[in-house]
Amino acid sequence: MSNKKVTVDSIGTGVNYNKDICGILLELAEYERNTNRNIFKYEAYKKAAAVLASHPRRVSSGAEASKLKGIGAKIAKKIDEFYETGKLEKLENIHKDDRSQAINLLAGVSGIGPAKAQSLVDEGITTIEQLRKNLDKLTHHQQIGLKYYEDFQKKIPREEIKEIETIIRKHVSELDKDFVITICGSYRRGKPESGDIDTLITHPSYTNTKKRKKSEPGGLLTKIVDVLKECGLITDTLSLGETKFMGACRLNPNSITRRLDIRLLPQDQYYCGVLYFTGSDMFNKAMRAHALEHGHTINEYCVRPIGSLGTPGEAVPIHSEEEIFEYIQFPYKKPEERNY
Ligand code: 8DG
Ligand code: CA
Ligand code: CA
Repeated sequence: MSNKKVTVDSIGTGVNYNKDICGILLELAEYERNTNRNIFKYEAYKKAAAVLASHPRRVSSGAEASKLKGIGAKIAKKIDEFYETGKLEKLENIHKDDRSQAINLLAGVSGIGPAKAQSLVDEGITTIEQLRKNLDKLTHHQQIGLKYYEDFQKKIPREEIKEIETIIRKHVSELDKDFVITICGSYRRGKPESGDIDTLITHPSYTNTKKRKKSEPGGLLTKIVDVLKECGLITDTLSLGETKFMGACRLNPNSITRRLDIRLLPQDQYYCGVLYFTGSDMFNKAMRAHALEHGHTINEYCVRPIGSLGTPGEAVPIHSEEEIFEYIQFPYKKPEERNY
């Protein structure tokens, strides 16, 4: 394996020269996760897709691709097959496989993971219609996911998220003017439409060190969710913990129901969270790989230097997203430049 690495120049150009190959690899990743439940292969395909997505030019062959970190002989062979025949037999077969298609369909319901999808298919439930006749087999989250299945499949126009953002800001700041709110995900990356609404919230009184105990009632997030229910925005709760709400919302009674996630983050971890949840997933992977090459490990909570023995040290204090880029010597990319 070559040690040729993705360089800074290749990251954040915003152009994916290998989009079609990435699409194939991501579909294979989904197959490995949903049908084979092989998380290693799932991760391997995703990593390969991320590497190709951030490559500064189109790879001309499997051999050329295999020089990149994370692309082995098997993926190289698939790239060659795709270039030579315009398709991939393995994928064609997956498309023809009813079981695999049914698992993918059911795994598309919010709350249904690959294992649940498989057990439903094994019981003979292969369509959304059949699933609706078997509500007793589903958890509360899965039932709500099913109830709004069609709505949740629909993309949310940017303008609608803006309106929802305004409502969230108004009610949350009325609760306490010091709350800081950022809608992340594809919306923050400037996309014209998004799959869901990823809301991150912090408050100066909430830091990791002063973290409230899990058992403490009347948590901040519950208060936030309550005011957003009272004003009619939040219609359903899929799950609610101390720091993470997953649910449904709509602008008015006639609107489409949308997926809304709210995460409450300690202030000292806020910017790592904002970076992580802004994505894209592939950008995050490229950035993490770059960080490792520069002696740091980054995740959704913190940035840590890697010591001489290879173990991460103490988290470094972070006060902005820009600081994270500085630490790992990665030229700052605006959210709109993180779309791959
Ligand atoms: P979308 O909702 O419009 O489809 O796109 P998105 O906003 O980019 O995706 P998302 O699924 O809502 O996830 C939000 C961010 O979370 C994503 O941009 C990057 C981060 N993230 C990762 N890895 C993963 C992962 O494996 N699953 C999910 N859901 N999010 C991840 O970096
Ligand atoms: Ca999203
Ligand atoms: Ca999301």
